[in-house]
Amino acid sequence: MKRILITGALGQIGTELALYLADIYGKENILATNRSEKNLEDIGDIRFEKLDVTDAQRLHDLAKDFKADTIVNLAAILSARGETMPQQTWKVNVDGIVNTLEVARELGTKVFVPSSIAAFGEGTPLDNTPQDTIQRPSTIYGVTKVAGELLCDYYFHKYGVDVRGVRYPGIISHQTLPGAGTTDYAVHIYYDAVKKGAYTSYIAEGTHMDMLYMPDALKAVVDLMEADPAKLKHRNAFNITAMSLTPEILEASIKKHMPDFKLDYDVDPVRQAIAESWPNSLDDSCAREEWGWKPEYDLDKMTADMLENLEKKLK
Ligand code: VAH
Repeated sequence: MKRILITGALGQIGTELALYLADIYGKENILATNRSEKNLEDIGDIRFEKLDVTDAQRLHDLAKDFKADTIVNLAAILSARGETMPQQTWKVNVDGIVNTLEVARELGTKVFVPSSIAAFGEGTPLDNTPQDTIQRPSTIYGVTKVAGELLCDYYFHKYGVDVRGVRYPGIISHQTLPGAGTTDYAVHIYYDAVKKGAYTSYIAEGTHMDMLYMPDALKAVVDLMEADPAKLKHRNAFNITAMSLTPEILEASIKKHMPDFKLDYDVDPVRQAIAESWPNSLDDSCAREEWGWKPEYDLDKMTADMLENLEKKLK
C-alpha cells in the first residue's frame, strides 16, 4: 500500500485507522472520507473529503485525483441500527462495496473490505466457528456482509482485483465510540466503570462473543494487505479473534483494578437475539497460517490499557 483512501474514516475503526496508517505510510498518503464531519477533530490534520459511499462518481473522482493505490472501505451501517432501516443498510453496505470494487477494477487499486462475525447465523457451528462453513445470518447487516464477501471474491476471480478482508469480531477501543452495534456493550462497560463504578448490560450473562482490542484490529489491516498474495488461500474474509468474552468475564477483569465495580443486567431482546445468533468463538487458524495473524492483547492487558486511558479521558 502507498496512497490510501479510507471510506467511513470517522467511525470507530476509521478514525484510529487513519492515524495508524498515517504513522506508517505518511500523512500525505492518506485521504480520509466520510458522509458526515462528526468526529473530524479525531483525525487531526489528515486530509479529509466528504463522501457518501453510495455516490459512485464522487468515489471514482476522489480516488483518481488522489492517485490512490488502495481503497479501505469501512463505510457501513452496523447490526442494531441496521435492523431499524434494512433497505438503507443494504444500500450503504452493499452499493458501497460495489462502487468500491468498480473503482478498483477501473483504476487498478487494491481493496480492503471488512466483514464481521455477523456473517454467521442459523446452522453455523457456533463454537470454534470454522473459516469455511454455513453462512445464513439473520440480520440485514450480516446479509450485507455475506453479500460483500461473495462480491469481493467474485471481483478477485473475475477481474483480478486484489481485494482482501477480515471478519472482525466486536472491537473495543477508548478513542471513538462505536455506532449502534451489538458488541458495543463491551466498550460502554469500561466507560461506565470509570464514570460510575457500575454498568447495566443489555447483553445477558453467559453470552459469548468474540472480541478484539483496537490496536490488533488496526495491525490486521496492514499485515493482511502487505501479505504475500501467493500465500493467501482465502481472501474474503478471514476469521480473526483474540478473545471470547461475556459480560461477567469482563466484570472479573475490571474488578482486578476496581474491586467495587458493580455489573447488573437489563437485557435488550433485539440485541440479545442478534448476539445469540453469532459465534461463541472463532477458529482463526487460516489467518494465522496464511498471513501470520497473531493478536498482541489478551483480556487483562486490554482492560489495563482501557482503564488507564479512560481515567485520563473522562476525569
Ligand atoms: C456490531 N460492532 O456490533 C459491530 C460488529 C461483530 C460486531 O460487526 O454490529
